Amino acid sequence: MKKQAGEVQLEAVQGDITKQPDVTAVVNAANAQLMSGGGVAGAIHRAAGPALAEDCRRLAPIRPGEAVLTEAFDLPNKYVIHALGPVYGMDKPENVLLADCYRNTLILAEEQKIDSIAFPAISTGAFGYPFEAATDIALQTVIEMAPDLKYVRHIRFVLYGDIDFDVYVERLRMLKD
Ligand code: AR6
Repeated sequence: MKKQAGEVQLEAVQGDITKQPDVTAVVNAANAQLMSGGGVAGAIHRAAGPALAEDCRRLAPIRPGEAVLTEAFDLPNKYVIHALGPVYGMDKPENVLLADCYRNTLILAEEQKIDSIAFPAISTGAFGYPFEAATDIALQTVIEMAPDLKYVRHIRFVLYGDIDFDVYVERLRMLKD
C-alpha cells in the first residue's frame, strides 16, 4: 500500500524490519541502553552482529523521544537510527514522546541526506502503546514533516502482524490524494 504525501512516498508493508535491503536506514525500537532485547531491538542486533552493540555503547543511555544514528554493520542497510519510544502509561506525555521519536528520526535522516527509511511501529510491542493510537501519531507526524523534507523521499512502515498491517492500510487509504 503506497500513498504520496507531497514529494514523499509513504508505504506500508508487512514483514521484518531486518529484511528491507532497498532502504538506506532502518529504525530500531530501542531500549535506553541501546542494547539487544526482545522484538525489533533483538532482531536488529542479531542481524547487525556484535559490532552494533559495541558501537552503541558510546551513545547510551538515551531518553524517551530521542534518536541516535549508527552504522548498520551486517544489516543490508547503511544506517540504523535507534529511537526510544515511551513506555505506555509511564513516560508522559506519551503522545508527544512518541511523535518525538518519528520527528527526531527524520531530523537525523535529513542531516545524513538519507533518501529512504523504514520504521517499525515504535512502542507498540513491549512498551504497550495501543496500536491504533500509535499509528495515528506516526502518520500524523511524518505527514506534518513531509513538506520540509529535502532528502527523505521514501518512508516505509514495516508491520509485523497482518492485523497491524491492515490498520496502516486503512489509515493510508483515508488520507486525501
Ligand atoms: N520487524 C518489524 N516489526 C517487529 C519485529 C520485526 N522483526 N519484531 C517485532 N515487531 P517492540 P517497543 C513489532 O517490542 O514496544 C525491546 O525488548 C512488534 O509486533 O520491538 O518500542 C527493547 O529492548 C510491535 O508492533 O518495541 C525495548 O526494551 C513493534 O514491532 C522494548 O522492547 C514494536 O515492538 C521496546 O518496546
